[in-house]
Amino acid sequence: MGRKPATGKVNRMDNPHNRLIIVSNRLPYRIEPDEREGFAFTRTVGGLVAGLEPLHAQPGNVWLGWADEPAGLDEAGRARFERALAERSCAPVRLDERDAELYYEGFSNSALWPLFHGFPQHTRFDEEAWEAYVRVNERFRDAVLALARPGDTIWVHDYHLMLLPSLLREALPDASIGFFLHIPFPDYETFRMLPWRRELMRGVLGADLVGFHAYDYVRHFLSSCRRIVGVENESGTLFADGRLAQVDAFPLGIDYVRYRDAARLPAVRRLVAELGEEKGHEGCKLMLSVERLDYSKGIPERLLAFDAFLDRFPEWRGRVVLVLVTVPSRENVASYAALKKQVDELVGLINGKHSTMDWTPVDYYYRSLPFERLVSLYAASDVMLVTPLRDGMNLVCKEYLACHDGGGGALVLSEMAGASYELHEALCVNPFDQEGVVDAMRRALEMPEAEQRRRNAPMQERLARYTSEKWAREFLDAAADVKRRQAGLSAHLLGPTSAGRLLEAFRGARRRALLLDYDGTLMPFSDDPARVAPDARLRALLQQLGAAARTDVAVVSGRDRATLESWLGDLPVDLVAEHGIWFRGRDERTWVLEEPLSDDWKDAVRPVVADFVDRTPGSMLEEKDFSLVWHYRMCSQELAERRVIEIKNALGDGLADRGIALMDGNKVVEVKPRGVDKGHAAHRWFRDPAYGFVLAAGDDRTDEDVFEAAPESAWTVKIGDGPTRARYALKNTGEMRALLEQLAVACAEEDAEGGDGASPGAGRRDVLRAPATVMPRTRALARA
Ligand code: GDG
Repeated sequence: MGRKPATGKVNRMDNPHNRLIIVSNRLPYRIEPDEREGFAFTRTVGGLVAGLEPLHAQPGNVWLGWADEPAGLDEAGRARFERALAERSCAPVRLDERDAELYYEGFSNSALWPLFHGFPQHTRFDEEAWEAYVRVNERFRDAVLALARPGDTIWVHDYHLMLLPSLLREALPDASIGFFLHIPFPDYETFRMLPWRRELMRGVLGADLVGFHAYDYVRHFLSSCRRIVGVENESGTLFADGRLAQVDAFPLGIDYVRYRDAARLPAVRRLVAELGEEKGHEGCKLMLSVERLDYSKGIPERLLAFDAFLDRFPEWRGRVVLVLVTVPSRENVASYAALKKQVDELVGLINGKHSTMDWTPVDYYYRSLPFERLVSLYAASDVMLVTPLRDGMNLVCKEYLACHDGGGGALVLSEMAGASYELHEALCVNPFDQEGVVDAMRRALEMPEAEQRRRNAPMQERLARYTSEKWAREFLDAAADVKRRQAGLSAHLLGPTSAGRLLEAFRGARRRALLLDYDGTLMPFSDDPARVAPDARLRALLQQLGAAARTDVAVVSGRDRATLESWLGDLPVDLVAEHGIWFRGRDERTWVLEEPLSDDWKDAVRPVVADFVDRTPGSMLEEKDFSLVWHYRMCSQELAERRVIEIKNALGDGLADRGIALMDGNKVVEVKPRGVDKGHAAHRWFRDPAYGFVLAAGDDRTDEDVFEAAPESAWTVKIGDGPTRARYALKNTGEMRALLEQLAVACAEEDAEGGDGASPGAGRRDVLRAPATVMPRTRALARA
């Protein structure tokens, strides 16, 4: 693959400085010793290799995987082996034989593969195999760490290495790490059967970007994420251990041109002609089926359907041959050996039942074919049968269409393959519905050439566009984008220099607004939410700032009206209660509702939360005018973690219909009207151009809405660590109080100087008296 011309956008594939480390179970070569004590490298076949080959060819990129070292190498031989690998930009992971077997056959292919493909009957959970899986993932981690340099992107592939992203994350907190799963991700009910579901979930969440072939798998993964580890998401964006990560679908394509052109080669055309003349093929239509011998591919079911087809449509006897290519695979796993026996027997039965002297219905191969031979079979076949019971994507159907570029050929495709989401013009079948498959076989064989072309054209056009190269580029671009978004979420500590600039801006502004969250910002947390009344110094500070001539102070809190009023009602500060539901101007006696709201949803939700209070010692229910809050600060954190997931699930789906939403706070889950938040309330100040200086400070998720709504010019400060949209961070409430003290000193100095330095008689602005108007918002305001 050649270098791309430079574009404005930085393209990962073209940037030699950002090296890519591809990590997969196997290296993309089969390696055997050759006579001269050297090594013979043969590219392995398979979807993963096909997709990543162009990337691997880029200078500097490395592929790391388990290398099947030829037996009996001495130290010198081993060094030669590693050199030979390095020449092909490969780095080996060496595995202990027993561990390799347990990890690969015992866990990956006996637990994960069957379960993820929906075959619990083939699934074996074995603690010893799991332990080997953990050890091998750790070996991979060590091998990557030995190789990785700052700035590298690490792209981990497939179900063999689901723990690797988080193992790497622990060692390289800032690295760019991607993970792609090549097989389906099952629904929650299936995934939850895994005894190690939490570990696997956490393992994958170490990545910045998690990719799947299809959106359904994304949905399943996100649902398990929520239910198993309590991580919520918004459009696939989630926060895992405080780090932003993205989950998305990237359907893998093929190297379209390679297949299209190969099918046109004279050598291949010759093979195609020979195939048609082969004994038993003359005058027959060819139906083709190609795959690894795997129970997920539905081979026995396809054979039985073919048998039924010949029974139902005897006119096709002697006129059609099913070419069945099965590639040996995982022969050491018991269920695969049993499948091989079953397929052999079925082929024997069908051929025994239907064959004539000059016609054999099933032409059966149990081996891997050379590329040209495979392509010639694709090109020569009138019908392609791709009817897996479950398949992450399936590339064979795509390769078949590429080999028929601009031409006919009928594709029968299982709805259970990821590819069916893209190839809906094919004859789509449910592989479990034998009658349906039999009908599709007949339709395919009898389909006029014009209809075949009409169906194929749009699919071929899409496949030519969305190639494997494009897939890889999109994934890496998306991974780079996650890194940019993460960078936008990390605040700079408000050190002496920036605090100095803040103070200068404060002094220089005609008017200034301080929007201060209460708990966790002005006061530290306590186990008892009722015992966090302001101390005398805080009250004095707020009094001093609120009374200063050019300064307006608002406490923007999630607390209820009564509490705020009793603590701060006598101070010259504005109050916002219940995360923006209520507003009370500093000289007012009454509270005003920011929006017309209803609380008639509470009766339905209260018993659910109350039930959780009963079941979770130490937790409590707080009832505010328009929200219900479940507090769990005082509970066992392990139990609370589980209960948070459960309460979300219990309230789950009905919330949106009622116009309410769940909000995660600091050790609280709050149910409240949707669309009303502190950010919305803060517009009252943000939209007022008179404020030359605005400071907004807060500590938790609910304050992020304020930071997000704040104009560029505002000084946004997050208290504590973790990702934030605020520009600055302070470590704790003590530092926040110190900052406010400095502002108070500045105010006192101004008073002593006897001037407001700006507007004559600048008192409070009238705008704060006016009832709040609804600001246009990106999110719809759902009302109860
Ligand atoms: C996994 C997922 C997902 C097959 N026989 C021969 C041969 N092949 C090549 C095909 C194709 C590849 O192997 C098979 O890829 P699939 O996608 O069909 O299936 P899996 O091996 O199960 O791959 C799957 C894939 O990963 C990629 O993410 O699509 O869902 O299960 O390229 O051409 N190649 C040669 N001779 C053969 O006999 N030369």
